Amino acid sequence: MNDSDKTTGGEVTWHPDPKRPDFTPPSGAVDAHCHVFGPAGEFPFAPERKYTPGDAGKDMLFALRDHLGLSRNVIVQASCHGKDNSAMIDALRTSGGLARGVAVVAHDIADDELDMMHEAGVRGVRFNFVKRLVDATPREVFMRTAERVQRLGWHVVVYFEAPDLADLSPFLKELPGIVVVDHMGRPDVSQPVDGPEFARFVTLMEELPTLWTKVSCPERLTVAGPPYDDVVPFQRHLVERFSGRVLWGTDWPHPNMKSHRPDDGLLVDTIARIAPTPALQQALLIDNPMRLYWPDA
Ligand code: 0GY
Repeated sequence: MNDSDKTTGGEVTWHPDPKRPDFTPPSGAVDAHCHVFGPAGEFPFAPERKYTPGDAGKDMLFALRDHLGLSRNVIVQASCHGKDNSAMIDALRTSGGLARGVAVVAHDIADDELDMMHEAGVRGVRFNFVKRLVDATPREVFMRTAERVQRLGWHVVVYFEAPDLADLSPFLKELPGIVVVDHMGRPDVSQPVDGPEFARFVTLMEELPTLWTKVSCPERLTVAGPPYDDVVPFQRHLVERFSGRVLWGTDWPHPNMKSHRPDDGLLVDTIARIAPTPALQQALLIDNPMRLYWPDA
């Protein structure tokens, strides 16, 4: 694949020609964290966005899915599209049932709009606390949204960075339903895997049986760079300890990556190291995401 010439001028942060993975995902594997960007001519980026990515639309995503040997996608609304979920919903509608979505919505969104999203395949809402990506939303506003989507059986996805966990923990404990933490809560991987910062997150996972996490994003968390040897111990620790509450995703098209353009084939290869047995791979790539996103399949 060579997609670098398809951009409309925004930043291309993904590898244009990812390798074919050496690791063969089990049949039916789900990429549970990825995005679509535009194309901007059809789905303009939000005026309030903090970055402008290159176009990375659904056709590119579905081609990547097939190239990597994956079967399904969970498309997470990214901040560059704000609360306009049209690109994501269009991707869901044309996926032939092979994609589900996580939306970003206003607390006063109409019920029939939520119903329309559900029918298209949305199964969760995302609350973003990362200050470089979004302007802050009051917690009571997020709480109201979380309560409103319970009738649809949706879950909440939260994105924050490790230094914010202590402050956010009471809020996370109050949220109704299943709560999925993006990227392991973004630990500082230069600290030990058994050190106090990561222990705070692991302890919360222990205390809160409704808390799930995505063991994703080594490309963002790494200090050492590919093949992400410094992140794998964190991912593996969570997979082995909480095998029924972990998800994995590519994070394609890797918005805001500065250090390198991640090779998604290499990211697939890390699965064998973070989930070293077929049983753990089955839970991580199929059973867990299917339970959350395709419970009737
Ligand atoms: C990610 C990564 C990021 C961006 C967003 O919503 C977003 O724009 O999630 C990031 O820059 O860390 O995929 O979670």
